[in-house]
Amino acid sequence: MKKSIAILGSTGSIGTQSLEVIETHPDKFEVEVISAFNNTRLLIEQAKKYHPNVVVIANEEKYAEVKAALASEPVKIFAGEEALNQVVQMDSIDMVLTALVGFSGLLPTYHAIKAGKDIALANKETLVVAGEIITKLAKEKEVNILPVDSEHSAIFQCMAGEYMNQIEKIYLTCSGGPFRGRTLDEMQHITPEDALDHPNWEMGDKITIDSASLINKGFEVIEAHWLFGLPARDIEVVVHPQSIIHSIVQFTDGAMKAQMGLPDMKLPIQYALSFPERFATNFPRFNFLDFPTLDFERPNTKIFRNLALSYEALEQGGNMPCVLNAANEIVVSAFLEGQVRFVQLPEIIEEVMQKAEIIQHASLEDFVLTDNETRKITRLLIEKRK
Ligand code: MN3
Repeated sequence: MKKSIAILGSTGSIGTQSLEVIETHPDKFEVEVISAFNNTRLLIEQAKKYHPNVVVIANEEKYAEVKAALASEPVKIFAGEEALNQVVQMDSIDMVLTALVGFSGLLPTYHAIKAGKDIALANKETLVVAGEIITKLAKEKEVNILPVDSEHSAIFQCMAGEYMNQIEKIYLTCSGGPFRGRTLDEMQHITPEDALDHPNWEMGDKITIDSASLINKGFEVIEAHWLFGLPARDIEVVVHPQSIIHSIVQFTDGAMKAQMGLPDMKLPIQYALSFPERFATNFPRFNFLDFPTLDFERPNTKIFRNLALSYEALEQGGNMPCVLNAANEIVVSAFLEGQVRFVQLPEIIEEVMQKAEIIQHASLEDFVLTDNETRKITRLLIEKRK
C-alpha cells in the first residue's frame, strides 16, 4: 500500500524537497495533489513529472495558463484558495503536507484534519495562530500531526518510546541567523540581501527573514507549546551556530536526548512521511572531525526583541499570537520591499500588539478577522512612519 500525499505549496523550498523525497521511494509514496500560489512554471513542470491527480493554482488569474499547459495530461485542475479547503478532503488522500507560507496554511490544514487526514506540518503559522483549535480537533479526529520543522521533528524523534515519560524541559536550538553577535548599531543598515543570506539553511524568503529576526524561533516556541503540551517556561531557546543538534528533550530524571545530523530538511520531511518507520537514505552523513567543537550561547532578546515578543504573545494567549503573526507577515514584506528597516521589525510588531484588542477563546472566524484587521493596522503604522 502506497501512502498517497497531497503537497500544499509544492513549488516552495519544502515542497520541492518533499517531491524529491517521494521520488526516491516510489514504492512507498505517491503524489495525489500538488498546489502553488503563483509559480505556474514550476507547478506545470511538477505536474508533468509527478503525475498527480489534482493540481491547484491558488491565484485564480493563473488558471487559464495552467489549464492550457496541462491540456494533454489526465489531471484535474482547480483554482482559488477556497479550492484547497475542498481538495484536502478527497478520499484518495492519506496525508496532507502543509508547506504553504504564513496564515494561508490555516484553513486548508483545518479542513484536512476535519476530514481525518494525517498532517505533515511544515506551516508552523497554523499552530502559531490557532494551536488550541487545531490540536483539539486533531485529538478529536484521531489525526496525527507530524512535525516537519527540523527542531520539532528532533523533539518528536527523541520522544519515540518515551510516551509514558514526562518531559521536564525542551531546548530548541537556534542557529542565531546571519546577525548573531551584532550590536544594534551594527544592525542599522541591514539590507534584504544581507538578511536573505542564512548561514546554514536554504529556505524561502519569508522564513529566511523570520530566521534572521529570530521571530521564526519565537514561532517555534509557540509551535512546540502546542505540539508537546509544555508551558512556555519549560521551552528554552539555545543558540547553537553549527545547527548540528536539532533540539534536545530533557526528562524528569535529568537525562537529555538530542537528535543530531547535518542540516538538511529532507530528513525531517522524510521522517514525517515515513513515521513510525525510518527509510534508508544516501543523505550526506555527519563527521565529528569536521566539527570538533559545538558551541552554545544564550539568545540576546534585547537585540532580537521578536523572540521576547513571541513569548509574550504566547503568555497573553487568545488571538495575540495571531496578531503577532499577521503583523510579522506585513512587516517582513515591507522590509523586502525596502519600506522599513530591519531594526524596525520588532518595534512595529510591538506597537501593533499594544493596539490589538485581545480575544480569549478565539474562534476560527475570530482569527480570520484578527488577521485581516491586524494587516490593515500594520500597513497604516508603516505608512505613518514614512
Ligand atoms: Mn525550524
